[in-house]
Amino acid sequence: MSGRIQVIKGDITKQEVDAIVNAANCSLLGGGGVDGAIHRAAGPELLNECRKLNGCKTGDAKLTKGYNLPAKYVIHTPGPIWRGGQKKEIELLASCYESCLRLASKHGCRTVDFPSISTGVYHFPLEKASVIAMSVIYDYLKEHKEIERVRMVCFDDRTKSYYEKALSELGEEL
Ligand code: AR6
Repeated sequence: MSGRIQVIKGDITKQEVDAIVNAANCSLLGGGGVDGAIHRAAGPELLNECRKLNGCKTGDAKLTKGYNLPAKYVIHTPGPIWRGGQKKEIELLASCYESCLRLASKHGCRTVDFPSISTGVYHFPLEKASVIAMSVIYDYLKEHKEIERVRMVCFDDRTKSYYEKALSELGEEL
């Protein structure tokens, strides 16, 4: 797959891109999963900057520097906790991806890597999450040529297979 949207298996903390996205919580003060991994790899200065941000609403996004990460910026977005699907989870997850991409454009990022937001401890069903993520990214990239490439960086094969399937079901390759 060599289009502007790609799905890879890997550790997002190792990626040399303009921005990586963090599947954060509303405090922005760290946690487990990918959030913990990003804070460990970036070093304590990341938490210092996060403390000044006064948290973040679910579906919104805030940007910090990447500190010791190879990525220049971290875009933090709290995804929705899955509560059965009637609590605006779908809209909120779509809003996470779109808010991150808007911030990336605003800060001149040309390459952006996402983790699978909300599908870990927040239990969003992977099949639904992958379709939402890919369609929002696809629609955004079609309209925004300033972003050259977006990758989903999946931590395991099962996650990767869902995003690959969702990507393959979109329209023509961008
Ligand atoms: N690189 C890429 N993906 C990763 C990595 C990594 N280094 N580590 C884990 N993943 P989760 P959520 C995958 O639980 O569901 C935190 O405590 C993981 O396998 O990290 O949005 C926050 O502070 C899964 O596929 O995020 C929040 O409280 C995906 O990242 C809460 O968890 C997301 O899993 C957010 O929960």
